[in-house]
Amino acid sequence: MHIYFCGSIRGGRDDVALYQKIVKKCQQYGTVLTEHVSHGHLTEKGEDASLAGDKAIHDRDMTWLTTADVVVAEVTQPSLGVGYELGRALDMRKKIFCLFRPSSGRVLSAMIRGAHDGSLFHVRDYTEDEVERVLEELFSGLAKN
Ligand code: 6K6
Repeated sequence: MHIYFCGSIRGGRDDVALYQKIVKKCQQYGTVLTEHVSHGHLTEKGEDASLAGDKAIHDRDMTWLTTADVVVAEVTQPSLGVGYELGRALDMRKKIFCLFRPSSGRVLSAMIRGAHDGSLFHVRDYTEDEVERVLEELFSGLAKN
């Protein structure tokens, strides 16, 4: 299974440790195409961004998204890039799971929570200590369908 993980980069890297946990768990179920999103050395300033250029990053990520079987997004830290990826993924009819932590004190965008349809697009509230169990549920549900 090809898994496309979305997490904030230029939107802020506060949750990077959690992204690592999510990616590690997802790797039990398939190949995470975007493992780099969880790398601790990738900062929102991103010196490496200038090496490839934004267009190359965008085009490569959209190619990966096209090949993905499922999209997992941590959406607590607001990110324009993640929102864009989710919109594109929905247009591509991908199965999407958004994970949000209400304990952050943030309120999730209505354009993400409101997109929940229980079929292709899922929004799941969770706490950090249950993240692995939530992912187990999610992938075992996928295996049944
Ligand atoms: C590196 C450091 C700072 O900026 C970069 C650029 N590098 C990126 N490399 C790969 N994917 C990226 C990059 N920038 C954004 N993305 C994609 O958008 C990822 O798949 C993330 O899920 C999402 C993050 O968007 P922003 O708006 O928070 O950057």
